[in-house]
Amino acid sequence: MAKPIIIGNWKMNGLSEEADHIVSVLLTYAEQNQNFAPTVICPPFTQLYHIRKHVKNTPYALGAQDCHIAEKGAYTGDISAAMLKDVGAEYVILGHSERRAEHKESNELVNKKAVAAYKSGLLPIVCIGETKEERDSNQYKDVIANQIKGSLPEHFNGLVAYEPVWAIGTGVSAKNEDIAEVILFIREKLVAQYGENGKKTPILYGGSVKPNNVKDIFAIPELGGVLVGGVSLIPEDFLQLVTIAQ
Ligand code: G2H
Repeated sequence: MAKPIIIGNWKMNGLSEEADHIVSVLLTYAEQNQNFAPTVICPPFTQLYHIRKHVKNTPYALGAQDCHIAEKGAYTGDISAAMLKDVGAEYVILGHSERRAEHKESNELVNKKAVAAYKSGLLPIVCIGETKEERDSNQYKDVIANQIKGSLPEHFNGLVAYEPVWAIGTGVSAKNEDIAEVILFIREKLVAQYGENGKKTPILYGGSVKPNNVKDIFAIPELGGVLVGGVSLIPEDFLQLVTIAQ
């Protein structure tokens, strides 16, 4: 069985000193350990170029946290997928619930970003997940089905991350049976949408993943890995996840 992938989402954290510290702990681990689980770090845009120089030729891959739909042009303040590729990113997180909520990103926009990412040679990590209200009112499957249908492009070669909004950054992960139910539901939808290819799409879980709950999360059928926020900023804890995934 393939080892689960561990993706660290630093969100809007990581001034130079903190970034250098995290990367130096990760590099020391890589020198002492071989054949570990695929690991991706997604720092803010400002650190990508600098970190790329350090993680080149190491087991760590680099990802970004968003991209624009256009390749270049008059889009002040935006960053294109081609620019991310240019500074060494291989992945890009798209449609994170924080962007859907704060930047009003729609499924349609996330879909266009996924197309742009793929055209530039990046693997999109498309995030989906329901809010607490949607779960409490038992609408979560409809929401997730809509997000899959709307956010994933006609031809999709990337990863899907299930992040229930109510479990993000709260310290309280979703219950394993709830995660398992949704992961299987996502798999069914992917197979319905993409046929054989839908069987291969890695499905990740995100939301308060920690060293003390990750082992049980990895045991969930069809789970391809985890998307980790808070813990990715504590390199010793993050590396525990990597160790457990080995
Ligand atoms: C969910 C997750 C990372 P955290 O946003 O994408 O963050 O692990 O802090 O809940």
